[in-house]
Amino acid sequence: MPMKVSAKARYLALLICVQLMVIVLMYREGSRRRVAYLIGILWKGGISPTGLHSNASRAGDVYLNLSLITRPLGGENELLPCPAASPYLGGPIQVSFPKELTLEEVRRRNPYVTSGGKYKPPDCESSHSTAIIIPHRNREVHLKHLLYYLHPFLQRQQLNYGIYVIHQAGNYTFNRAKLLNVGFKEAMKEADWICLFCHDVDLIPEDDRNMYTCEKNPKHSSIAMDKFGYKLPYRTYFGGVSALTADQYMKINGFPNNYWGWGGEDDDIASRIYLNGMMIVRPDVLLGRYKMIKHAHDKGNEENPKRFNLLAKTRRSWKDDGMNSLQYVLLSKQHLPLYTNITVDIGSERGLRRAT
Ligand code: UD2
Ligand code: MN
Repeated sequence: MPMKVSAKARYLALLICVQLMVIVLMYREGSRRRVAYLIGILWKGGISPTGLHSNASRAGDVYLNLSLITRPLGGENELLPCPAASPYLGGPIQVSFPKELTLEEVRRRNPYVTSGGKYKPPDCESSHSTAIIIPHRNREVHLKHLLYYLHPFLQRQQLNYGIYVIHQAGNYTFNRAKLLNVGFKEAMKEADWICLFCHDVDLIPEDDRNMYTCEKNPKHSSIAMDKFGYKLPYRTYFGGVSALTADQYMKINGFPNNYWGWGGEDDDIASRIYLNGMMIVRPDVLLGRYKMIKHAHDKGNEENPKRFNLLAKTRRSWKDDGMNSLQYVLLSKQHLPLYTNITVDIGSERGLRRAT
């Protein structure tokens, strides 16, 4: 019996040695990420594929630097331009979703945010202005958490900004892209926003160096989400959080209005970008990190079975379907303390008068 055990032990030791040698070889061959991932699995979450655990442990409170931002004594008249890089950035952000959080608390912690969820740095003149457009229905809890993180995140970046929530009225099938078109149009009526960020309500940025400013090409920001193991799921992926200048938005005729239900609209937008001679740019994968608040598929946003047929036609349809064909009925516009709420009847597939 003792002989048998030691033979087993020797066999096991040999097996471990071989595995270690393979790991060392792979490491030397340059497959470091894969090896780190392997070790991570062996150690049950010890090391992440991106090696970012060190960052995560440095993650700080998103409100940490806000108390440093104050209005200078001389008033607003003599503000100097903001520096190229904001001194308030802190890098990785700690994200959690406490049930007891209230909008009142968010409001209290953001004293410089003005009516409609607008903000300008009190201590310098920002050359950036960004409108955040959030398509929404029945996700009030997600919205509360997003506002809690987004306001201080944007203030740390020293941006002029405004937050717009585009609320689809009625129970008819959800239409994310059409709501974003409404958001673009209504936001541009209020100010000449330089940059428009189309933002899912359930995505929380995890690093404030992921700048909410626009580039020479449309930008996809949510490239590393926890939901996809902090990796880009596919090359032309454009869902979640993306940014376009007003010119870029109009060049592609905005977004499609005819994707009702879940899926496909983000790929249509990506096609529009390439069809118009532009490309998708992205932040560094270490910075474009997001947590998605866990959720099930919403009632009224079922998978769109027509999406593949629609996608096959984008090349022909983009010119006629978009900002130039957008129709909706604005039901209300409220300048709430933390955001501008736009409630809109976007109708149904059959037209404007059927949204019930
Ligand atoms: C993915 C994309 C999203 C979009 C969608 C397909 C990511 C992170 N996001 O999201 O950008 O392309 O697929 O349409 O990959 N919403 C409501 N109420 C509803 C339904 C949707 O407010 O009843 C809004 C909300 O802002 C939400 C967004 O629409 O975040 C996208 O819907 P989702 O979160 O259900 O879909 P998801 O996570 O698969
Ligand atoms: Mn989601």
